[in-house]
Amino acid sequence: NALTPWWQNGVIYQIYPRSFQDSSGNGVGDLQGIIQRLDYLHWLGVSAIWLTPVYLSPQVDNGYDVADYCAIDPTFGTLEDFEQLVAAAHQRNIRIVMDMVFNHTSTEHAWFKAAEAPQSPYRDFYLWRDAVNGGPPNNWHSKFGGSAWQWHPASGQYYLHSFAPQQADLNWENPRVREELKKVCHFWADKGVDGLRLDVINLVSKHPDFPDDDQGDGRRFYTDGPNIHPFLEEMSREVFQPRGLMTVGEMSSTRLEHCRRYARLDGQELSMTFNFHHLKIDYPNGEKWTEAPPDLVALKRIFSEWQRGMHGHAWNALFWCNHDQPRIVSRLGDDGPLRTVAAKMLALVLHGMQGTPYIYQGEEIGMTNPHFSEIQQYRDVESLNMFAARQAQGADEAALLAVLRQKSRDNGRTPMQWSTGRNAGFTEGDSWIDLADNYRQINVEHAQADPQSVLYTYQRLIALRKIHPVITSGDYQDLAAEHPHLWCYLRSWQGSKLLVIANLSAAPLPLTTDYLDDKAKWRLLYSNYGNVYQSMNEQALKPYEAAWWLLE
Ligand code: TEU
Repeated sequence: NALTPWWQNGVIYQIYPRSFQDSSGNGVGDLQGIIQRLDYLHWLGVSAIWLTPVYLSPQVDNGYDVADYCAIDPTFGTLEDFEQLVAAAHQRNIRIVMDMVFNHTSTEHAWFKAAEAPQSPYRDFYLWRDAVNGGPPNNWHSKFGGSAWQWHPASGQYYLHSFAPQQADLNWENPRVREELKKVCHFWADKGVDGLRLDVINLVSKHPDFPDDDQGDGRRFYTDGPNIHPFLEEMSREVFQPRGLMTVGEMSSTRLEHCRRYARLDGQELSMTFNFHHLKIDYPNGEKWTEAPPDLVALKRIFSEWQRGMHGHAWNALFWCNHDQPRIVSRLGDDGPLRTVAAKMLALVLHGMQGTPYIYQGEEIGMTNPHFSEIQQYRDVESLNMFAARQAQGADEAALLAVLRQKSRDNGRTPMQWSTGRNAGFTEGDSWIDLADNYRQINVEHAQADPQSVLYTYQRLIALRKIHPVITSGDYQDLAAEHPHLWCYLRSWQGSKLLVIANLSAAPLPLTTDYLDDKAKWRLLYSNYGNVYQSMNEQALKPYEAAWWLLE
């Protein structure tokens, strides 16, 4: 109804512009290319598109090192191209969500260039500290490896960088910083932007003493920090609410009780939050760079905790993939002959939950990891840093390439696969990064021509979310929490029920319990084995079989 915000039963499509569609032939995607693909996105039925950064940037971290928040990098086009994109999207009732990278700027940003002079009024836009015992002020690690402090010889101090040295952390305790960032939000709202994705926004409040961390890498002293909620309440009160902006916060290493506040339903902070606990079930002891099979019982437990913990209090963003994550069908499903049913199963289990689902470009056609075979194919600063650091320590190169094949962020950054044409129709030029080796089989052209493709499953689930309120409003109950391969949960709301059942394995799964009490009452809403699906009488689920059953 009119009072329901668009994002409570809409689906948001994430575009990584660099890899979406090139219109200029320079091998990099651009804004005009996105305009060319708006009819496809309208056909798919998404309510909004989230663009990762297209601002002026030296591209050390593919645009998450911003040199001017109010300028479009020439690689992607011009502000006029952007204004054309907003108009063309709005004509198709597609909203635009922009990525705000407010924890840090590029060291090429004018603020940082000014701040390099100790007496500058911009000095305390950043976090400078004297050396301690001739070294960094504390033992915090950068998330991209190495110390989180960079020595600045010209001014004789260190500055903090939670990510690459070219990404200097902003000092949010300085009200002038917050005022400048509010101006950036107003600039884009004036351009017609409908929402903001806030990059690692829960890292902006640091512990004032910057203490050493004798238990970890320092993240506990700047994650969900002391002033984070007042900061976000201030931004919400002064910008997000007055401008009617949807906001989704990327919450790195956060906790449920904080997200219940960040994304609380009264809209006094943000609209919703991303958290990543479900995507660390193949990080043994939290270690990303170790190959490991996913712990599927942990996966279900985490979703259950968050679905139940946020229900009635706050709003989840739901996602499997993004530009920092491997492709989910490779990670939790099957790259081979069962790829299609596995990809559909993963869509069914995620889209049946409460929250706003995000589709990452290519996820809707079941794109896989690219299986790169050599380090020269990689582009991601985090991956290249890891490789160089461990190779220098004598690690076996083949083993490093194997873990990159499974975990690198580049797995999600290969070009969108549009057709069987050259470079999958992504570019007429030479692509900035190799394509996945299977683009002739996996592409939008084939998917649209195949009624059984993953694409039509996504299109249908997007539509069903708008039809059945139990999906948007229902509670969540896991009916098989300890089962290693069965995911079966129940959504209930005002007498309506949605049962989501899925075989998470590549083997048939005997059903020892009949989860549908009285079959006559339930209606099969969707099955990834086509609607030839008889009923739950079957004694076993087929490999990766999943279905939505409705009782209204
Ligand atoms: O991501 C932050 C983040 O949590 C991940 O990058 C994670 O730290 C990384 O994958 C190490 O496991 C956001 C953006 O999504 C990412 O692309 C940027 O690199 C990062 O912030 C810095 O802006």
